[in-house]
Amino acid sequence: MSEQELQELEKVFNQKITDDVRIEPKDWMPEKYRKTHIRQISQHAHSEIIGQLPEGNWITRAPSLRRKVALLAKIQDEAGHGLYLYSACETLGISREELLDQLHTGKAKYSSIFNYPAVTWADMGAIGWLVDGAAIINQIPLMNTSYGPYARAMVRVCKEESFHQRQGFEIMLTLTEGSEEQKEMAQDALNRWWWPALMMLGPRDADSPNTAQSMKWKLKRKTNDELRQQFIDQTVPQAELIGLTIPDPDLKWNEERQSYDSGAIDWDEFWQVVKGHGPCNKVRMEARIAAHENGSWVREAANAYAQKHSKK
Ligand code: BYC
Repeated sequence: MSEQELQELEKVFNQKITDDVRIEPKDWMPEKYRKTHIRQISQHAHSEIIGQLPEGNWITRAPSLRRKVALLAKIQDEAGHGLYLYSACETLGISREELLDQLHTGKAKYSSIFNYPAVTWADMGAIGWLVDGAAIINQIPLMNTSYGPYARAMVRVCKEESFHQRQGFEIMLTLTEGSEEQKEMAQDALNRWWWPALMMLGPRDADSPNTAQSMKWKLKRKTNDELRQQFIDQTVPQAELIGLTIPDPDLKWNEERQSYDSGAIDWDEFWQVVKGHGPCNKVRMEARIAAHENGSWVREAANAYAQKHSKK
């Protein structure tokens, strides 16, 4: 392709971004745009799949049949989200095998939040309320992201996440209305998940190498710090409503900004977890790889079936 043709294609691409016209799989796109999307969409897909593990731990110990059914449905939704996202990612010219290989060899990241343990039933409430709550705040702007398949996948994901957030909040509400021990359990879960939930939204804008370019491409519509502030402002009144205390002594309403000021996040902890040294990184990867290996017979059977039918 000549230099002039390339410039023409780039001009058309940039105009689409300016006019909010979605980029579709067969459209020309800069290589860096494609790679950045593969990175973010695959990290998102991997997070949904690994995110099933802390909750899977509680299926057999859910305190009632109703809770068990809701938890199972939530975990199934997460598997579904992973599948839409892998499919969206494949439209960028990478295979499912390669994506999974990147996860299993540690080349691709998944969300830091899933490297923390779920030690009590209240953690199922805190994960739904805080983790899905933060995920919705991050994902609603992604329904408007510039890459068509990613934006469309987000519509259903956001609807389902909002159901997850409510069921998590309802678990917390029930615990806070229960015995003193149950209330303590809810507060303890909030204490342990609050800071990791804030970290989940990514590093400070000043330390985020990808944000500036992703905002220009309209992959990201809001920066990490903007989303974090929105999450804090939305969640603090919810905690107050159910009589729980946010574990941040510096949290204070700022009348002028009409927003909360909050304490410092331990970014060293965040980077340690991202680099693989969180409390559960090792067990999460071991469980994921074992699930993949144990499922090889399903893939073989599906391929054999597809081959048999393609010959008919
Ligand atoms: N954890 O330049 P930055 C769910 C990495 S699952 C680990 O700000 P970006 C759910 C980042 O990849 C929802 N790594 O990056 C499921 C980059 O590294 P590389 C998960 C992180 O991409 C089950 C470096 O740090 N949601 O809801 O512009 C049960 C610098 O960061 C993290 C998504 O994946 C992290 N938290 O912004 C319950 C949403 N943060 O690749 C619930 C889609 C950053 O350059 N993703 N890093 O080596 C995004 O919106 C963006 O990718 C992020 C980061 C805001 C997360």
